[in-house]
Amino acid sequence: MAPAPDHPSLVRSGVAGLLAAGVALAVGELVAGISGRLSAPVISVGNRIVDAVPRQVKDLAIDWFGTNDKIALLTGIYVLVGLFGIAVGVLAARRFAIGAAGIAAFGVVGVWAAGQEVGAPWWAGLPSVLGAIVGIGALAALLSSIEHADHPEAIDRLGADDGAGLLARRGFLQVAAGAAVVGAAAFATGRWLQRRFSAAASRSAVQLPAPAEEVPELADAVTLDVEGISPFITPNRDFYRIDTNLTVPQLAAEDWELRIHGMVDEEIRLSYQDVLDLDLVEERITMTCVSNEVGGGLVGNATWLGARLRPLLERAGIDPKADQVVGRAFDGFTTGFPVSILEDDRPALLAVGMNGEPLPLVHGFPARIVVPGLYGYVSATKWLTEIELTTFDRFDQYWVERDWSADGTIKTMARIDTPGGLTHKPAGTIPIAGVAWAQTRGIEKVEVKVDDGEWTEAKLAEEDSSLTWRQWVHEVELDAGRHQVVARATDGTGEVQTEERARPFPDGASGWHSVTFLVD
Ligand SMILES: Nc1nc2c(c(=O)[nH]1)N[C@H]1C(S)=C(S)[C@@H](COP(=O)(O)O)O[C@H]1N2
Ligand SMILES: [Mo]
Repeated sequence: MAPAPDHPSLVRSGVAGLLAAGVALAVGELVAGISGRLSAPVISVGNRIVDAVPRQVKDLAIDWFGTNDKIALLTGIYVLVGLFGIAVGVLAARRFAIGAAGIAAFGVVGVWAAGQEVGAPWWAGLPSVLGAIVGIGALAALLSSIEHADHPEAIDRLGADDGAGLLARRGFLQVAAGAAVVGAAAFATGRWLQRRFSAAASRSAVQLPAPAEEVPELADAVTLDVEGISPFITPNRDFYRIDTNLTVPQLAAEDWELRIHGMVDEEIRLSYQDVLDLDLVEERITMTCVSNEVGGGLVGNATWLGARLRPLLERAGIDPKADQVVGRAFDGFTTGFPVSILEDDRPALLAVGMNGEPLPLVHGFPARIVVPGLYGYVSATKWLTEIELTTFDRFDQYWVERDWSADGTIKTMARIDTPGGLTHKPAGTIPIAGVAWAQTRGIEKVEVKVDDGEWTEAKLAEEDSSLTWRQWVHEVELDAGRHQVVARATDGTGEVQTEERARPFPDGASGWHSVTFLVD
């Protein structure tokens, strides 16, 4: 027999590392599939890359790969992981701890990426953690089989009935083949389960079309340069989430259908592709929850891509006796708003995109309604499956049945973002700043009152449209001590935001937001 080499062959240890990385990914896929809601590590990492790359790179990728840009990205990630696995295998053959640390590091990246997903639960990293643990185990088994094969005399040192001895006798090729088969089976099962239980795979395959009409570009002047002010566009991951579900409803685009029915001339059914094929528009619209307390965070501004609702419903033919548009969702939730809302020119949308992405699962993938000027509970149906034309007499939607108001008109509100309550500020010029909204009426003025001073007009950022919030700032010089600021807005009709305090129930909170802070 030829003399055994001094250390495991490079090729075999590289293959061992490659297989261990594959097993780790496969276990991640399987755990994601079994969870029914978590994303697999590669999908999460891919999402983070998509988040991070600048627009030009995205455009370039689309130029090169067309609608296959997502497949190209995933292939790129697999190739990198494979190369990394080979390096890990080679290093681990010399010192196992280094290889194990490499796989663990790779798990940490997966955990981090999963934690950044919109609506991720605290255990979102589980697929990566279990994948890394099993990957390290697989690496150990593969490397030990090489060692035994390279040093056949070592087998004799192991008892013949010993499990490790039996494993070693099988040799590297058998162990490697075993790892490949088990890995491939875990991967395939994981993917199959994910398609069954989760819409994440369906969502990541979506390629949104460009809007038929270009939305006017966002002016720089809508943003004020003040630290601590809410960004004009709320990133998806920071956008508030409100719904009645503990787990996120999973609706694959392929299985989705929208029925427009009720008091119409002719029922319409649309597939997801049918919706993408409509003339889509992009609109910046600030959404607000009726449960938002004065000064609260249940409000966000996004660029929505969708089809205008009115022409769609007109295609079905609205019965003149119908006065309510009801949205019905996959989770059993319902909304309802007046048909007359469609008659003014506000762009009520059947939305499929949010800030340049398909709707995130938590924000209603595959499709939702967005109506400017109305609180979410009467209009913004996520996971939409039906639009029904009916009357207010005939049907009470989900929250109206629970005694909330059927009129969900958003109230005028100014919010102070900075200074935060009871924070300390150094003496000198202090910017008091925030956002104000009165969707469809617009914001004409924001006034600020400091301590017992006069109401003073704040500087307003440029208005994007009456459908979005508007940033404002007021700079003041303050002495050391405790100070209180109050803000109030005036809407586009000239009406001043009411001082009267109301709780959110039954039709939205009101009153002026005030903040107390300390100057050192
Ligand atoms: N299917 C469904 N859609 C829903 C809800 C819900 O519970 N189920 N909640 C509504 C409420 S009260 C609000 S404020 C908005 C919030 O949308 P967001 O989570 O995307 O911010 O969704 C609305 N759409
Ligand atoms: Mo809400």
